[in-house]
Amino acid sequence: MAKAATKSAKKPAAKAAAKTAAKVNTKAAPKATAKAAPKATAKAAPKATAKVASKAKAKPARKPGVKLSMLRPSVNNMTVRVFARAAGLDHAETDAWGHTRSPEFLARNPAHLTPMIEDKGLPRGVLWESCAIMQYLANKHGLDKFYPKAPAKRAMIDSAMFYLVGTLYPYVARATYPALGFPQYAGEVGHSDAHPDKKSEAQKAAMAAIAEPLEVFHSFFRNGKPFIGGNNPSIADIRLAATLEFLAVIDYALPNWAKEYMAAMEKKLGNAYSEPAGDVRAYIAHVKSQASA
Ligand SMILES: N[C@@H](CCC(=O)N[C@@H](CS)C(=O)NCC(=O)O)C(=O)O
Repeated sequence: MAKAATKSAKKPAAKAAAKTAAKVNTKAAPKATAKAAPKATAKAAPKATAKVASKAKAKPARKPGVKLSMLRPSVNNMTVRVFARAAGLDHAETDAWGHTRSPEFLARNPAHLTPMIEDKGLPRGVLWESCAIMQYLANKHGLDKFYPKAPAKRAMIDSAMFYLVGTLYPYVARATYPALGFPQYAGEVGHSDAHPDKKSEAQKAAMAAIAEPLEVFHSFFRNGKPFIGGNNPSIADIRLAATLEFLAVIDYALPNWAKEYMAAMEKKLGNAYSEPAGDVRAYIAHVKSQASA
């Protein structure tokens, strides 16, 4: 299982979500961190302890294989966090909340986006875009179980992920970001000075549009199999299940197959799924409690 270490950022973001995020950073996130950290350490530690018991003090600190900058409430980030754990990759997480637009971060990543990994051998030292990160790490470590090598099978995984990022996710973002307190994309009604009724109309339209691509994942990509990847979750499944987590913030009525699918993903991946999902769920619970207060 994953050997994840987590560093936390302290400064809250200076955007629309700053207030809620800051609260999550101080309330919800530490809870999840507290839960996640001992588990990750507990699994990694015994091996290390057995091997180096007598020389423990002399050994220099282990360098993580991959550094992952992430934001806890984000499902884009949850995707890579789940994958890294499920694949048992040696990685260290840094909470980038409030830092993505700092000069240091922008110098490395002008797109200011997380998840972002730093890994030796990358031409520019860093890589962002959740699907590209999973593809790269799966290629690098030969993780065919998550990302099959056979061109035709791989093409289906790629198609599902591109369809998600290009079609489903924009609807999910328009439907959920207003409730999540996340900034809207430029050019969207939600980003404009339009009357709140217009914004609410646009949000509802996006919500209604989710059903069609969602059904495509079920009928076309899963095609009667438990997962898009067949009997085991692929990187496209991790991307899809994480995305659907956000829909809880608007109490979206998921079809039964989707509920069963998400439960099957969590059962199959265990803590690798539950820990990062816990951060997203804690944020959603926080946002909902604020809305009803
Ligand atoms: N398509 C990208 C989306 C990444 C993205 O939107 N990241 C957001 C968090 S959900 C972010 O890091 N925003 C920080 C910022 O723009 O400063 C992916 O799948 O990784």
